Amino acid sequence: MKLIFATGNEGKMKEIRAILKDLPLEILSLKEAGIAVDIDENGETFEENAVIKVKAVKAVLGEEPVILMSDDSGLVVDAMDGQPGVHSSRFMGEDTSYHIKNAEIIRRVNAAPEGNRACRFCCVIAALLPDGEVLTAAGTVEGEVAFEERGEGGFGYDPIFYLADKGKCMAELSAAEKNSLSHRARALAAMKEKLIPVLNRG
Ligand code: ITT
Repeated sequence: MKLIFATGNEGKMKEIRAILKDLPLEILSLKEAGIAVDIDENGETFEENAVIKVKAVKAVLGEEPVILMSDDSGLVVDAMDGQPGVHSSRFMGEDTSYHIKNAEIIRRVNAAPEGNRACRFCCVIAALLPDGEVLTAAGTVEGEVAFEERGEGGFGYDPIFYLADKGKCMAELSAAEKNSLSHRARALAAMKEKLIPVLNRG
């Protein structure tokens, strides 16, 4: 069975492949499947947007019997009233570098009263099965906004996501370490639990 993962984000795709590698599925990115689709992510929650993404791909793909999967995720910062949240990739503009976005988040959190640096990464994975059933699964990881960027790994906001119990930012972890604790890994683990019975029933 083929699984097409509806993302244009290469950083996500790399993590997803590593985490799902033990499933008996041929995993293709949108690009590898030759699908080009412009998706209007106008939902108000991660779950709504994850479902919008799989349904948008289904609309162009038609009846081909594949599993479509998507990830909607983001950084939720308490001192910014939950922003950038579902707007994480659009925050300050899609084409603005993460170096600039990260500096702005640090600046805003530094200015917050009571030194509240709490944040979390959230992820919802949606799967659209060949029979039309939609499954969703969520995962989060708690952290703090760091005082400066650290590390070269991961992508996006990883250099400013500080994990107190590791004493490191997410971008300082190896790929395997990030994939053992990330919001995406947790959501995909929960999704795997839901998918395995589906794959076993053929
Ligand atoms: P697709 O919609 O094509 O999957 P996207 O990057 O636009 O790609 P989202 O709308 O889900 O995806 O936005 C996710 C953003 O949240 C992502 O671009 C990063 O800014 C941030 N993000 C999510 N997971 C992250 C992670 O593991 N590490 C760092 N930043 C992350």
